[in-house]
Parts: sequence; structure tokens; C-alpha cells
Amino acid sequence: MPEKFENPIPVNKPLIPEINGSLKRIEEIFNTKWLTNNGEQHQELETGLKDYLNIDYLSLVNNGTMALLLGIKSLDLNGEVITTPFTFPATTQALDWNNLQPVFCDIDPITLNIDVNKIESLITEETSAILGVHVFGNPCDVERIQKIADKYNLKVIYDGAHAFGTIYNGKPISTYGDMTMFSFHATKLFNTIEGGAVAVNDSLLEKKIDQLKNFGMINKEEVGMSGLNAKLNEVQAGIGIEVLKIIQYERIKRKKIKETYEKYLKNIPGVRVITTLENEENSYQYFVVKINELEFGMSRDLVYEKLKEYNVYTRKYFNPLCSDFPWYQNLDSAKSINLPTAHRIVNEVLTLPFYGELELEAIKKICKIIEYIHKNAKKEKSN
Ligand code: T4K
Repeated sequence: MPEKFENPIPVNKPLIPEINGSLKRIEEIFNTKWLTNNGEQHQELETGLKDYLNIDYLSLVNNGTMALLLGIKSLDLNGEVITTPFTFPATTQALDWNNLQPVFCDIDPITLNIDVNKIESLITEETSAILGVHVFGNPCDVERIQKIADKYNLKVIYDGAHAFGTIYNGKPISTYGDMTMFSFHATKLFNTIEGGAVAVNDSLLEKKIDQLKNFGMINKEEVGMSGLNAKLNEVQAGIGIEVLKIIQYERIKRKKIKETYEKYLKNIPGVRVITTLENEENSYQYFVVKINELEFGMSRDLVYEKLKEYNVYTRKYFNPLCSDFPWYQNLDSAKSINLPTAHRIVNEVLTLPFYGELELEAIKKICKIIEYIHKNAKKEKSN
């Protein structure tokens, strides 16, 4: 029987840069007394991110949810938006706050992203956009989604909260669709403690989002639209610059961790790794498996509980499905009968601990524990 970890292993640990660089930046900010409103740190981070992500237009904001909310607002949509139920609450809440009605589309069982084969049947006269989520950093079927959008004259928005740095078919993920939102929350691969960004493909839209995050102000004396305050402050931007410097090393470490997990989980029946790397450079933001109860001998929920006994803290992202939120219960598309794959998957998916600090020996041990839980479950059943 494997031994319990002495200290808890969390699902995530933020990427934290060496303290001196951040302190120096805070000192600069304090000396200049410029704390927010598009200061020097903000501008430097925006430029750094455009370089890193290889994109031309990007607007920084104070969290990923605001990035989505204001990004959607900038497109002047109305009516219905087709989206996925298998996502974090922020995705559909950004629609709610824009007075748009989500229409839930079932998901693909392999990628866990919106099922492109089912989108067209949900389009009505009221549809104005498709909102896809690159779940766990794996790209949606961006090319087929664009074809559908072109045919029906719809906008395409991507929630890329998990897809920072994902490259698909040789192109940065944010070059697909009309816009892509990124989250820079502490738990994300790249963080500014709290933060986010909207990446777009033209300068006019970038300008509009810049205005929307600053009360809709065009200049000091003109307010052109109803905006909000969603600015990223200088301290967070400064820390972001320091995090960006070490992101490449973190990705290399996470690649090794991912390979180690894959190697040691490969032969455990009923465990399937979600992330694949076909035509894609992965974001390395999450490491996720699916537990097939029949083959593994135990449900995902029980595995989650058992792992806790060994001091391993996993997560059931994204449980519950957004379609199960109380305020969507009158929607036809939210009915479970219309979302069979999402309802099955939400009971199978488990996010395992994944961060660069995690030692390879610890990964091997987590895999051994999972294997032991499987073997024991089979034994218990046969007794
Ligand atoms: N769209 C999608 C698809 C998203 O996944 C998210 C957010 C959004 C939109 C919205 O973006 P933001 O507005 O958040 O920028 C976390 C995050 O808060 C959330 O950002 C993220 N997705 C979601 C998937 O996960 P929780 O409630 O699971 O976080 P929490 O506090 O349980 O943290 C997880 C683990 O991380 C902890 O066990 C320990 C570690 N941790 C966490 C924090 C906050 C630390 O070590 N230090 C920390 O400071 O939501």
C-alpha cells in the first residue's frame, strides 16, 4: 500500500517569480507614484504579451471574467449565443451580464469542447454568435466553427482562459475567431495575481475595448459608451512582467510532468488522459484524466475522495455544468436530455495536481496511488 504524502499536494500552485525583480518594480511604482490607468508597467506588459503570444492587438483587464464581459459587449450582439455547458461559470455569466441568452450545445467526448456537429441545428433567427471554450487548453474545432459562422453571419468568441500560449496548426490560438479572452488568475499558467486580456484581430476593436474598460471614455472630456472600470493596476502588471520572464522554464517543467503522468498512467485500465498534442502546442495549464467507472472499478467521485486520504487534492472541473444553474432551468437547451455527453463527462473528469514545482517522484507516487486504488477496487468487488 503506498504511503500518504506528508504534506498536502494541491491541484495547483501559482508561478511566483524571484522576489527581488518584483520588489524593484514596486519600488519604481512607488517612486513614480503612478499606480494605475495605463502606466509604464501596464504598457510594458502589454507589449511583452503581444510579443510572447505573437499577436498584434491585445487589451489588458483586471480579470478574465471582465475580459469576456467587455469583449462580448464590444461586439454589440443581441439575442442568443450558442455555447458549451462544460465550462467555468464565468463563461455564461458574461453572456448574462450582456443580456444575451445562452443556448447550450452538447460537447465532443474526446476534446470536451463544443460539439461542432451539433451547432447548426441550434441556430435560429435570434442567434448572433458562437462562444466556444478551449477547455483545458485544447483548441475547439476552430476551422469548422468559422465555416458555420461565415455561413450564418455570426461572430465567434473564444474563452481561452486555459489556452495561454496554445498554438494550433502553427498559428497562435487567438488568431482564430473574432476575439479570444485570456485569464491571468493566480491559478493560471501565466498570472498577474488577478488579471486577464482580450486578444482581437483589428485595431478598432482593440481601441473600443480599451475605452470600455475605462468607463467608455474616448478622451478626458468625451464618454462615448457605457463602460466599466476594468483596468489592471501597475503592481499587478509589474508582477506579470516578472512572471512572463520565467514562463518558458515553467512550460518545460510542465511538459516533463505531463510526460511522466502519461507514462505511468498509460496502463491503468479506465484512466484516459484528456490532453492531446495533435497539430497543437499545448498550453500546459491543466492535466486532466477521465475515469471510466466500469473499467476502473470505481466512480470518479470515489477516486477523488480516496486520493484525499493520501493527501492528494484533485478537482472536478467543471462540476456542476453551467446548464444546471437555477436561472437557466426554463431553457430548452439546458435540459439534460439535450446534453447527454456533457452529463456523462461531468461525472468522469478529474483534474490532477499540475505545477512546475511538483517533483517527478511525486508524480510517480500519485500514479502508483491511482493504480493501487484501481487494483483494490477490483479486489473489493470480487470479494
Ligand atoms: N473561463 C474559464 C474557462 C475559466 O476556467 C475561468 C476561471 C474563467 C473563465 C474566469 O477567469 P477569471 O475571472 O478567474 O480570471 C479557479 C480560479 O479562480 C479560476 O480563475 C479558474 N477559471 C478556475 C478553473 O479555477 P477555484 O475556485 O477552483 O480556485 P481555488 O481557490 O480553489 O484554487 C485552486 C488551487 O490553487 C488551490 O487548491 C490552491 C491553489 N492556489 C489558489 C490560489 C487562489 C494557490 O496556491 N494560491 C492561490 O492564491 O477557481
